Amino acid sequence: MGRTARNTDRAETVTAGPGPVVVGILNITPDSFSDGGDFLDPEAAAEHAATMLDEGAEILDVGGESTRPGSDPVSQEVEIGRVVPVLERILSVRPEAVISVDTYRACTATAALEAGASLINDVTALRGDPRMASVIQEAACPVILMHMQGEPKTMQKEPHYEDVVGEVRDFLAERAEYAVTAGIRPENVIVDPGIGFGKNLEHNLDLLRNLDAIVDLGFHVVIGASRKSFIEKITGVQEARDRVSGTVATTVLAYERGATLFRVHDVRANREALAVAEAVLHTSRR
Ligand code: HH2
Repeated sequence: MGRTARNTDRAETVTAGPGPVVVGILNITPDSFSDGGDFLDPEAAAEHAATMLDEGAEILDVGGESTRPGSDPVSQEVEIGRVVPVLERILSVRPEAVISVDTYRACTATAALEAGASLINDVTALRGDPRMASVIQEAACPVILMHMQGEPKTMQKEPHYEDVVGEVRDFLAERAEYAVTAGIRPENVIVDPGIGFGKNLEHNLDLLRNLDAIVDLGFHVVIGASRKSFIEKITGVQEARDRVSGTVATTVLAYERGATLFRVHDVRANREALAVAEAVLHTSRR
């Protein structure tokens, strides 16, 4: 329990800091859209984790189930069996690592926090499992609340909004209020418009363009646009791994609009772009 408390404190320190925070993605899945199958072996996963930390990731986001469009859920046992050994392996070589776990299941979150995870990334914004809010509240750790219309299996089949920015903002405000009412401290709430989760190209662009409406809610904002298919629609780059430049553009624009956390696959490129953006936008700090 001592270890859990220390690790969750560390997550709060990272998310509360002034600077942009790079969250490196580590998918322990056979079917993730851009890195599926690369890190199923805990050794390979830990090696990639160390590389991302060395490249400047302040947080690692470890996921054991793909939520790409069309994906199927896996069982809780499979998810825990993928995530926990990797967490243990990473923390045995890099005990200072701040690790987020991408899960909407309370049991997985509990097992991950016990194994040393520092925060939880819940793409259902505490709607997927009624016990999740109390797990977060008891651990006193940060939580990412993400907007999604529909569910991964079908979410990209004609997503529809009257006013995407207003609807996503209102949803996040309601979920944040739910979290705070459940005893989660407001400083520990991080909101995410959920780029690509039940959104077409125009919806994604509208959200990125008007991100200040979500920043104005007063919570930390995370953006997860890395390598997503809307970048292909704009640039024509079909290979997901090659969508680095398009991703970096979203990172810089979202940073300028007030987002502070960036969930990305390509840590070095995004870290360098943020350093330059930071220097231009905040010259008084230098
Ligand atoms: N995107 C993905 C997964 N989890 N979590 C948050 N908070 N925000 C996101 O935008 C987000 C997320 C999907 O990307 P990826 O993890 O690369 O792929 P997959 O779901 O196929 O594993």
